[in-house]
Amino acid sequence: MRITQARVIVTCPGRNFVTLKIVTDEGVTGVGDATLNGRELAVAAYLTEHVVPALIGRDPARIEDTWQYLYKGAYWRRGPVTMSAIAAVDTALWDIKGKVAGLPVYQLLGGRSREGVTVYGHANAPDTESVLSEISAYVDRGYRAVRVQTGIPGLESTYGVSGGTAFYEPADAAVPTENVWSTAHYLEHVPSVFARVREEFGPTLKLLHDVHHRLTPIEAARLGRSLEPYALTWIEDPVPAELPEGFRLIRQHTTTPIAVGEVFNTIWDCQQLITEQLIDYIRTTVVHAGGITHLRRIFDLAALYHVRSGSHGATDLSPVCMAAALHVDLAIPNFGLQEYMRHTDETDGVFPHSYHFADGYLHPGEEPGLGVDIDEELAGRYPYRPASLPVNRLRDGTMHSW
Ligand code: EZ4
Ligand code: CO
Repeated sequence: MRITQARVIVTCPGRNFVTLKIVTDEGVTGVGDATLNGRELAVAAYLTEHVVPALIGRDPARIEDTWQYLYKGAYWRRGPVTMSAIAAVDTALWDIKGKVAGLPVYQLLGGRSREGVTVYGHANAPDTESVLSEISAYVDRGYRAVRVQTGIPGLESTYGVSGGTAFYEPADAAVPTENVWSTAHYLEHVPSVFARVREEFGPTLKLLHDVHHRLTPIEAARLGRSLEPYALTWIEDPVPAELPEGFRLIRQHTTTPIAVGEVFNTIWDCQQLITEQLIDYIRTTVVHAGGITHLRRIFDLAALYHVRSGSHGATDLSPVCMAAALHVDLAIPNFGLQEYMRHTDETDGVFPHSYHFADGYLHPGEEPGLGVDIDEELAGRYPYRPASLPVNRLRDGTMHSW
């Protein structure tokens, strides 16, 4: 079997997605997600100009060799653009391998290690009382884990909250929206939210919170300590993670578990955090960390150090990425949780898929391959629209992490 064609499809069914579709001489096709929120066309060009020409004529069965060829062959290693492009190729080749074998991809990864993939939903609301009803709605639908984000008194806007709508989409303008941040207001408020949530929902519902890279290590240590009475499953991205040593300081002060890694691209970004046991959950995902092949490598390293998976699953990762993530989640021994923000009906229409939600779990389905495809005709009706993520400033105008 040979690769005869690879198409890069950019579409905007409510938000932008980049998809790679690989075609073979025997008619078997595979899909991979290449979406990098706010930088979509950089990956599309990387694929079209630099990757697709080298794929033509290659044997699609050689997944590991193709990964090494693209990684080592670029000379310029790592980075989100390169690794998202490699991920798209790798994911599409796993899809093809599954279809050729007549097996869902999780079977090729060793078979199921659990009955379903436990997911967490996003409860977002402007204030504490209104977030309680959002959480109730998830509990009623069978969710066992919920991420909780609320507005902060004194701040006009904050990460994760958008006027109570179900689908929070931060990439809201062609030129970045400007937010204002105050660590003092945030640290003062957040513990009171979780006190109220625990009072209402009891001790066993899994609760999570995303700090979104906004604190210093000692501030994150204070937050973690102040949340200990409410036994969170994790605080996510407490500090920007370019400096892994920073997590030692957090660890010295709190038993609140830590999740990190949605912006990581390779195993080398995670290596010190995992091997020094500075984190509890690694949030790398298929599309931004080099595909199924590389993600499996990261999770196998993590398993040695009691670190579990907690893959990123926001709506800017396409249903192709979600399908691929679920096959990995079902197969690995050290699965933790999978983030699940539901896509819009428009998006689901463009990406027909066999994965489905039932009783707090997602199931990848039993179709050969990934069980997801792209409807190219429908995709063509939604042209790309430039959309950037916001920026964040302190009150005095200083740039801060968003
Ligand atoms: O801000 O995916 O945990 N989820 C997140 C997301 C990220 C977006 C960025 O593109 O932090 O909402
Ligand atoms: Co996050």
